[in-house]
Amino acid sequence: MDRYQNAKNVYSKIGVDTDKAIATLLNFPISMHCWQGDDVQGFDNIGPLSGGIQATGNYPGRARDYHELMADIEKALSLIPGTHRINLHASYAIFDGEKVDRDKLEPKHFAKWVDFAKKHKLGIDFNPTLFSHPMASGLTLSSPDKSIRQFWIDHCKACIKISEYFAKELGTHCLMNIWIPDGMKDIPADRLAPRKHFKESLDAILGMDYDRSRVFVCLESKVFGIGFESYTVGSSEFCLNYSSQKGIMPLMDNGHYHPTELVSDKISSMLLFYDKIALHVTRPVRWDSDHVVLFDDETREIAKEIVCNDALSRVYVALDFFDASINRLSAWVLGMRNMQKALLAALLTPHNQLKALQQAGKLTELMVLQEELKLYPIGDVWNQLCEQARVPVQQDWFAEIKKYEDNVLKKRV
Ligand code: RNT
Ligand code: ZN
Repeated sequence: MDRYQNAKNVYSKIGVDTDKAIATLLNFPISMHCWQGDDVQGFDNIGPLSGGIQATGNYPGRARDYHELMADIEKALSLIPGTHRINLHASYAIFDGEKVDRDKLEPKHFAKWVDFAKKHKLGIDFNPTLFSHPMASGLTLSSPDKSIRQFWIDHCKACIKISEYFAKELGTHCLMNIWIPDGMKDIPADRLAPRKHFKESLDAILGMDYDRSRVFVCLESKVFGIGFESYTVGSSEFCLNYSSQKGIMPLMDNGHYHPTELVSDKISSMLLFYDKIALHVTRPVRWDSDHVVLFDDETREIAKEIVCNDALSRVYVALDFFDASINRLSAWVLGMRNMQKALLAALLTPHNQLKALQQAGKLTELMVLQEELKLYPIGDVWNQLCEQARVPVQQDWFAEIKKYEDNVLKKRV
């Protein structure tokens, strides 16, 4: 019997429909971050990467312009099953001729991205870029300097307009995530004032008229950054309270919490209080290191929480990592496929049965089944899904990347 048929029978014995799991997963878009392709450098070349984040490594082949970045994204997506979205930062504006500063960005500076998205049937998500810029050498939206705050308020408003343009052109929502690096290396004398400024700045941004049915503004919290170890203005409490009070979406990045705190444990609470939530899935190794997403316990647990709470339509998943020490396309393909494998594992789990065991207090039986399920033939279902989506199975995709590395990436010197 063929391996998929066998796996299908094995799963059907525990009440799981593998065909349905495949179809569900192939319809679930993940937002792939453009910034893995060029180590978060962007095209505006205003300054080196700042904001307390770091891409380490110097693997050859970094995309240096939009032609290269688009070609790399296109290649990576061709090896990932399903149809997805791309996640852009404002620093990836494309200027034909006249260059403008970030507070003056317009939809036209992203027209080429829209053409690219249309060609590949992708949605676009967006992020104002409040780092790697002379005006971001200190605090940004929380700055004591009114003119600096105003510059970044204008930038975020411009980004909302651009997000509206994406949504309109592409016929799908645009999730626009605000993250500020603002914080302090050492112990603040005043924790309140910057947070008050941040709050007022956000109020000013959200005071503009925009189509809330298409543009989903999110706020991403953080616990610390490199050089901002003692204080982060946009802490978890700040961002959650703000989002809840103003009716915007909270965004949780699983690299942005204390090391023993898990985003997987937060999702159910968030779902009780928000209609929609957003995630940046990443892999923090000892700090917010943004390693490539693996098919590991926490990624699987995050996926489980989305699926078992029936929240695939309420949780917006994006990836956020930047590894410059390995082939950058491989990083994308692995991260995306791993997130999908984690979701597939969750879709192949008999959640109702497990929940019933918990309810009935049958905790021994619960542990037995949870552990036995780990060696069920998920790989055979994954291969079937890849075949159905016409992408290479198992590690076969890497041959394509290797060819691309030899023919394209190695020539980028
Ligand atoms: C930084 C945040 C943020 C960035 C991207 C580039 O710690 O995670 O999401 O990684 O916007
Ligand atoms: Zn993030």
